[in-house]
Amino acid sequence: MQLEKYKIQSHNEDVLAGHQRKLAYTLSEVENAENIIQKLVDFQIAIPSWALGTGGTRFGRFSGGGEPRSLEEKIEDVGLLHSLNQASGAISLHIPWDIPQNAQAIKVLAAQHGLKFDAVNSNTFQDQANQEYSYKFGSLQNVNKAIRKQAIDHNIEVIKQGIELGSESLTVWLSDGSCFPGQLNFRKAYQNTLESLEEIYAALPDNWKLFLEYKCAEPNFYSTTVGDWGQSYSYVKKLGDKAFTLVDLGHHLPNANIEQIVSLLLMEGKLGGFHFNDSKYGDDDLTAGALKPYQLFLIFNELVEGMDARGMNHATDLGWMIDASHNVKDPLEDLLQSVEAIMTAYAQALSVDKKALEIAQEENDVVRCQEILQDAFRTDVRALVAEARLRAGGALNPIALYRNLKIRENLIQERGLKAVSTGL
Ligand code: PSV
Ligand code: MN
Ligand code: MN
Repeated sequence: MQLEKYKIQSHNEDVLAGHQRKLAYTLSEVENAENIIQKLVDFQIAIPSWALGTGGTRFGRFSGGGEPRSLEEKIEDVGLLHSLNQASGAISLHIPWDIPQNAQAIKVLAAQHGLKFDAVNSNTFQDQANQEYSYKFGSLQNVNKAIRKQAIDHNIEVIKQGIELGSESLTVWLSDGSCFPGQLNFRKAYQNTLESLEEIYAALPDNWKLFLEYKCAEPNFYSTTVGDWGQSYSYVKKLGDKAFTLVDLGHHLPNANIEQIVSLLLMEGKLGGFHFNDSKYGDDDLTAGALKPYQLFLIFNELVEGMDARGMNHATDLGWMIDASHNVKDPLEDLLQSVEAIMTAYAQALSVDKKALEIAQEENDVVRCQEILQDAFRTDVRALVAEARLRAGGALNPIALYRNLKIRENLIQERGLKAVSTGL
């Protein structure tokens, strides 16, 4: 299903007057509004192929209707999102949940929807049907060399598939770790993991990046071999210039200061990218900005500050991806909300009066520092985000249009009520 341009235009005409009223006010309030709008137009956030179907928990899965049944249909869904918001111009694949049988045809289809392939993800946290060895006791860390080799080979295969699709990065997330004290020799597990990662790194093309994601717990609940930013940093530092740490917002111990982690990794030149989501308890994978929009803003504040200090291009120099899973919402609506929240936080961070903040920091004027940040956070920049969408050819109100056009109902008609997509 493809969304015709005239439908977006007619929706925009219907709601234009209201938008222009809000925009005029915001333009009068925000000093560098034009610059912010342009940066928003340039900014794209990759959609994970595994978030397009209704997610489940280990207690059950309540599938929604019209879910994509194939990689082609996943690409179509991301294409729909992108035509609505013009900010979701890339898809991140998870292999073998996604199996690109005919890479050339898949590439052509994606291009027809204006999509690129973002990081490809390997999967050594589940056993696949025709797999020789089990990952029950870990993959790259495993005490058994043959199991490590199987996991290394899988990652190299994922790189090969990614090359065919035009992807330029590999994200490695390991569930490796242990559930009980004494189960694992930490030093040996680290060493095995490092050696395995070195072999994978050696297979990376020159223009590729390797992102090493960390996670404090789950599915192992005593130790995780890449458990926090420090451990990821220690590996990527040893691997080389093409290896970076990936921050998934849901992978920290409670109350971790993620914005400070981001700032430090950026400063060290080792921040690679993001998996955006929100959480209250753990790796909840809820809609970005649904619970802690201030945290999301503070993270973007550090990103903008740190990237500008290093002369980095906001749109291209880090990998921006969503990693979420929706148990109760329509996944497409939820992804539209996530993208909107990320864009809003980015716009707010761009509107911070940086010079004033720097002066206040130099003068230890703590009250002023808070005023400056919260002033930006509490200024309503949604009209700027909508204006960026309008200028890029998207819809002023993507969710309203999605509902008015009955897109989900159409997908159900096309794919059926009981379609089941792959992924967790
Ligand atoms: C693990 O919790 C994770 O965040 C990794 O990024 C995986 O690839 C993804 O979730 C799987 O859903
Ligand atoms: Mn993740
Ligand atoms: Mn996760």
